[in-house]
Amino acid sequence: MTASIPIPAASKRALITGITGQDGSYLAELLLSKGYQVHGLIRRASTFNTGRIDHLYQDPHDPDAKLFLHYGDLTDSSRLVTLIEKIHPDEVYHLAAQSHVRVSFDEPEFTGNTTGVGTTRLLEAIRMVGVDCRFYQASSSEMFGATPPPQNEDTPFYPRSPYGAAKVYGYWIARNYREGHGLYAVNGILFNHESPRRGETFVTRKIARAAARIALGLDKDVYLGNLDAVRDWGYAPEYVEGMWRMLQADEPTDYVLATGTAYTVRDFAQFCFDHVNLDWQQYVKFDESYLRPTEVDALIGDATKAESLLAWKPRTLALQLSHVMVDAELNRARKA
Ligand code: NAP
Ligand code: F7E
Repeated sequence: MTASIPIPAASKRALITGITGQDGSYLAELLLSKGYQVHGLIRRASTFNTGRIDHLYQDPHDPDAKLFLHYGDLTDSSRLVTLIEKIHPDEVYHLAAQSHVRVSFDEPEFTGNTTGVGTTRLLEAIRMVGVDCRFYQASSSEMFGATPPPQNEDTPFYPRSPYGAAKVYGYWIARNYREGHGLYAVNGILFNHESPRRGETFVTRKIARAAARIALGLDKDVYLGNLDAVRDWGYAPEYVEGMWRMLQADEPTDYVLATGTAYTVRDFAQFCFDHVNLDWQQYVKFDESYLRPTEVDALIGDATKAESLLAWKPRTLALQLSHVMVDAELNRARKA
């Protein structure tokens, strides 16, 4: 932690909330490679939660250090004010959230408090301190929910979970600070994006891990819920590049990032098990506890606006992604 260490001057300073998560870790890598001084908000936990960014660690006493971590939480407004005052960021990437849709049905109030109102706390900290920065809000395709695909920036929202509802609130509060307070705030409406750093309870990682471990004789089967859900799966490192581009544009606006391709959970399972020469149908079992009270049946994004205004284009599609993820799991399991 860097609480008492003065922050050196730098060409550009970024604050990433959610730096310990999948996207935060890739974004930190990207911004460090571009010469930014990167500040990350991390939660105090009884066990270490920095596994995804340990390879980036730098001694904060080193005069050349570029990465600084600060304890804080989205539920603690005074801490957010103190940190914005101390860091004076040029760019804020707000990625922290309770991001699991199924869990949001179990913890709707907590999800609203962090994923929704947490965004207001951070925006209010920026406004109160009066820092002139650019703000990225991690909006989600889950906001479209029941509205049928293809979905773009003009598609009406119809959230189907407490998580989706909290993200709709976050979307509108970010727009409100843009329109009401003149803040450069953008919503990146990102469709599902995955990687070997995805949390283990999201479906792609769960399947990739199971396929690898079953192939190595370490597990026997895997239990899943709805195999019919259609998702537009992209590759996380490419999506964080899109986030950065959004904050470099002349004017703030909202963008969808997606591949425009659609696969079912069943397809993804087949891709993963095929890659290790196994028949998925022999190993995938059903467990109704993974069903959700309301499901989002189909998300397929149209990223034409990002392609034309930001020159952003996805390169990795679901089949290749499944191979990257299964290979990473094989390596992990062999090392362990
Ligand atoms: P993730 O891996 O679940 O990471 C979430 C991050 O938020 C973690 O660093 C977590 O810290 C932090 N966090 C959670 N509650 C917090 C709190 N109360 N105070 C401070 N930090 C807190 O999520 P991700 O996949 O990287 O996604 C990044 C953002 O994009 C999220 O807002 C997510 O909702 C949104 N999004 C994701 C996708 C996707 O497909 N990945 C698509 C659209 C939008 P700990 O490590 O301590 O838990
Ligand atoms: O589920 C089905 C499940 O949890 C995908 C988050 O990053 O993307 C993510 O939300 C689908 C759903 O992701 C299991 O019912 C079947 O239809 O991997 P997931 P998600 O709910 O799409 C959006 C864009 C975000 O913003 C979120 O933060 O897979 N499914 N069986 C299962 N899902 C899980 N988790 N586990 C299962 O066993």
